[in-house]
Amino acid sequence: YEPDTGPRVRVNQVGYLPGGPKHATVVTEATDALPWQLKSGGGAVVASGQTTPRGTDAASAQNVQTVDFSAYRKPGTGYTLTVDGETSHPFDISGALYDRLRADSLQFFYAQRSGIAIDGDLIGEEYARPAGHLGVEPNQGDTDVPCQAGVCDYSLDVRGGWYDAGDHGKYVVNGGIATYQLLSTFERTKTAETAGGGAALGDSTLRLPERGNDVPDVLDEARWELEFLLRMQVPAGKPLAGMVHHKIHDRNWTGLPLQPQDDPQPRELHPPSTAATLNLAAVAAQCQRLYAPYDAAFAARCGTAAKTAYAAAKANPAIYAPASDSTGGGAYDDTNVSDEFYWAAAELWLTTGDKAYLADVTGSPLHTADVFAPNGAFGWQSVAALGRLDLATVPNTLPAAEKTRIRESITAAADSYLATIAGQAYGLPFPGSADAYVWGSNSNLVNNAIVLGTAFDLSRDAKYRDGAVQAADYLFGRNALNMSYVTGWGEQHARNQHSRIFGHQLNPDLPRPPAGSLAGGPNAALQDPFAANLLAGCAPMFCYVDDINSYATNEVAINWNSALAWLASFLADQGDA
Ligand code: 9MR
Repeated sequence: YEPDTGPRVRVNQVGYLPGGPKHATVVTEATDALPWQLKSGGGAVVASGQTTPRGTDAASAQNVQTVDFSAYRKPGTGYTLTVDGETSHPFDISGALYDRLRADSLQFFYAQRSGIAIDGDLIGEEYARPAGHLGVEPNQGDTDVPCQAGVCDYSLDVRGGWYDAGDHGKYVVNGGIATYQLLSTFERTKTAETAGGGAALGDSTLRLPERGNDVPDVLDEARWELEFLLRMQVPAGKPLAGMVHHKIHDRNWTGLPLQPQDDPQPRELHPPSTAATLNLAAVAAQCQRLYAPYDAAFAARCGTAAKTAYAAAKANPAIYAPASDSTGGGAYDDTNVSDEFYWAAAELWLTTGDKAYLADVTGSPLHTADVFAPNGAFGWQSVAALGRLDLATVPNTLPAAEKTRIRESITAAADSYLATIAGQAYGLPFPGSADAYVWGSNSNLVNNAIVLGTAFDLSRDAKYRDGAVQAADYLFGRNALNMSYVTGWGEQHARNQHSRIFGHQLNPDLPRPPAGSLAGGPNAALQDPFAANLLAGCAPMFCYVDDINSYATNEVAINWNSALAWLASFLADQGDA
């Protein structure tokens, strides 16, 4: 299988910020430096220079050279880069490049909502659909969901929330990190100088039914999931009260495409887990501090849930979701919850100031450990960095020296990602080895960029901003496949992501994923049969196919789009760069 990868000159197909870094990668047989020419939309040569030979790139197994045209800063549209007889896809130079991406990436969540009719007047008729999983035939509903056999003797109303990804499951640990990232996108507007006061994330910035309610729309969207997460908590008086059910999904896997309202499978609650409980504790604590100005009663409800969940997790510290529980839904298994404890304690302390939580933060070995892995600073299974990032950015009463130490741990991690970028011919903050290109690799890459963005917010040192921008270059086409992984963004973009809702590839009457949907990305382990058949032997960066059948390389997911939303919002704030 030989994918059509278009011109051998690989650029960010969306474009470059006027004052930002401007790098491209050329696939070539040549081993000596080559001349390059930057041409304006009118075809005039506006800059030129020599490439830098880079030898064989490990991630792609290609011989490549790089171009640095950062010195050219003039805004315009339709620029192209010509090297070695090849001309790149066109791109812009503009400070407004990413303005719409902030809303596009957040708008994805409304299209994923469960338990509410999706209004075509808001996001386009092709996305209109009746409410899913409210108990209307053939749905068996999320309004009265029993536990799996033998797990509990009650049922819960767990309506609402977002469908996790291309499936109809709802999983607390993944809902947790996705909600955290939306709330963090908002919270950054209060803590980062470049965030411009949050107007771009205020009320009526998204197309939501709640727009116009004087609450920032990103908080309205996050609340849709928070209300679901709160419903997953075991009620008082029941065994394991205060713990949180790990997940709710279909008894058996369903096929594609399938609209939520057409899902006939029985829905089941799976057992509570310590990880799910601590995810609720963490995001409910964030909820308490962020919604207080808008809805005191809701903030208080979150506060109570956070406190009771944390206490329940301490009383039941080792109830793990098993890897084997993957029939009808994903496992989201985790047998190490020390990081979830650290994150939840940090969020609870930041919100309440209660010293007992601080003792759990400083008492955790993770508090002084390097928690930022090269292959992904954080993810649904490893959340220590979320606590560390918030301790560094959310105002708190830690002694100055301790604050400095924490902030230095962020910039040290960012420095390591910059070193990685320098070593990669495609300029991404991601090692070139197969073990970096895992299921959802794009989200790990974006999460590394978020550490870079946070380091910039803390230090205002442009090198960190430039690192985050280079991660975006990879996402938008500066990669081995010459492919933008965000629907609707870039000349050649992912559009056939694995989704039961956005099933256009299988049924033309159904929509494609909406603009701003991030694909999972290259996965060298080829964990679905379609990719395994087609891509056997692929170099890591080639282990991706834009086909709806490839769930292990090309799904959409809430925790991936939440990462994109944070980065998009950061990038949109850097227009003056
Ligand atoms: O994102 C998850 C990835 O880290 C795991 O390796 C993979 C296999 O367990 O599962 C991914 O999550 C999927 C979940 O299990 C079910 N809904 C779709 C998710 C995205 O593919």
